[in-house]
Amino acid sequence: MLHRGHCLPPTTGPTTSITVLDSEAKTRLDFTTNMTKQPSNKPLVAILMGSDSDWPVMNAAADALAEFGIASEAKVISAHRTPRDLEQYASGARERGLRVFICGAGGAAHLPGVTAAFTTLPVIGVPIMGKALDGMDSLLSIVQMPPGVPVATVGINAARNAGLLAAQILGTGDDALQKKLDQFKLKLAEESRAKNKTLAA
Ligand code: RP5
Repeated sequence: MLHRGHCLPPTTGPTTSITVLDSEAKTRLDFTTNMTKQPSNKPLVAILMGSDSDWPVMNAAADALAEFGIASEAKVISAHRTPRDLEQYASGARERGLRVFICGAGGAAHLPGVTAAFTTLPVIGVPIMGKALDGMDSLLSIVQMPPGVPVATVGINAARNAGLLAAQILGTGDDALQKKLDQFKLKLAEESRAKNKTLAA
């Protein structure tokens, strides 16, 4: 069952498409969420998650990408519930113009690793904190990949960092994007220095 309520940030603006792929139930739902800034082109980043219950966390990856004008597409595809959909999606991603995967999953979190098995595009894994074990199960499932099949794992629930890392990967081949990333770093440093003023007050 879908829980669309928690997948739908309000307001207006550009969109990230969320699709639930379920070949057995022949269910396909597309709906849109609003990002803070306008990504203009075809999606370069695939944001996959094992369930729509992951979206409140994974949403931050889409937001981070949108801040840099990078279009993404977000989909629910499960390594366990819809493995054939995952093979199809991941193996054709490069041809469709995608360049980086961000995959979030909780519990026995095999989505990033199985995605990496089907593509040579870089895969960033986001361990989602589930209802048990404080997310350590997700973290260890994602980070301990076998030699030859890397997944770049960010912190538990650290979807924003996953979005930023994807932007940095794309920035290696895009001067305009690299400039935005440089500006972002400068702003981050300014914000950090400004914290001293708060301490002094
Ligand atoms: C994982 O199981 C998903 O990534 C999610 O984090 C977790 C729970 O899924 P639901 O029961 O909410 O569908 O596969």
